[in-house]
Amino acid sequence: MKAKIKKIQFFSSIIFLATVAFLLIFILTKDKKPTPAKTEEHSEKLILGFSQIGSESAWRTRNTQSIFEAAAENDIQILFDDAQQKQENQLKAIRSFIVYQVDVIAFVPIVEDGWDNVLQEAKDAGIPVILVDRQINADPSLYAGFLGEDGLEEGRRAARFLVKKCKNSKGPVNIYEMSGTENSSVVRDRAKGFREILSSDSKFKIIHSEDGDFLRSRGKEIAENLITSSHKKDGLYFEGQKIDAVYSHNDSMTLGMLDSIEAYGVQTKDTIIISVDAEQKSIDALKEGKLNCVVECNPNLGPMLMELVRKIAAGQEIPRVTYNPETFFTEYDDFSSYQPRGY
Ligand code: GYE
Repeated sequence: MKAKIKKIQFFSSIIFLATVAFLLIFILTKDKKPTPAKTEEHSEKLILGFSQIGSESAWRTRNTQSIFEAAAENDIQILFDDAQQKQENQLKAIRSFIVYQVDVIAFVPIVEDGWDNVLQEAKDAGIPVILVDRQINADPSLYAGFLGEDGLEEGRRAARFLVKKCKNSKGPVNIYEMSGTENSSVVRDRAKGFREILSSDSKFKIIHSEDGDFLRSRGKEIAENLITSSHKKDGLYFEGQKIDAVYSHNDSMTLGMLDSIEAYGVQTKDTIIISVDAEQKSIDALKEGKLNCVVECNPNLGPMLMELVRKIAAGQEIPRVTYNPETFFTEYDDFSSYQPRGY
């Protein structure tokens, strides 16, 4: 009997010790982020996983440059992916950043929807996410904040210029809109801000809105179709209606449209042309009288992004929304005061 009790005591102390040991390991390793794949020598350096949508415009190219320059200045390592204008490539890139266990993920969402799952995976992996340039429709708890332009205000600025330019006109003012990538937040906002201001005066009529996907080639094609279908040279026409004003969501499409106007020798001195981005070529076209107003969208987001990355990697809160300061340029300006645009 005594032997049996001894045996039971022996085994229960073994089990007890094993449980204690197990609990200790569990407590010591709980919440500890799996050792990142990044090698030892990178452990101090912050690693930012950045998914860019592509290189569709001078604006986009400068945006990417600004981020690389600022990362170098801040000694932050970038894992970069160019998604070639495809959302599925961005989803793949973000998942690879999660596997690599980067410190922070930042991405330019090409469209507004379809991000919840991958952002939930990043959250489950404990990796904070910053939206850059464009916004999304998703549960706000899935990302830390947004850094970029105020597209609504850009649209309002374009409209305020048109209202000023047409103050003596009884109307109607027929407007042709060239919009950018469908279902992107920037197009939604630029269109909404523009209409918001014009809605106060019924003389302004948006007779058509055409998706040019922010591409110069599309801007060229759209203008070519208008010109070849109207067979007229004294201006641009849409289905027989003379276009009084063009509202283009980015300079690339605008410059493409100017390519066709010049190629076909169409007279557009009475056509009001308003563009967004303010790359150097469009500012030059404004100075040459080919455009009337250029609303700036500032691509230089690098320095502000690295500041947010540092803050969030240190566990600090970042603002939900950080707008990049912007301005606009018009035919009424003193052009001699202009500084080079750098893109
Ligand atoms: O206006 C355009 C680019 O998202 C603000 O995307 C950006 C826009 C910019 O293709 O040139």
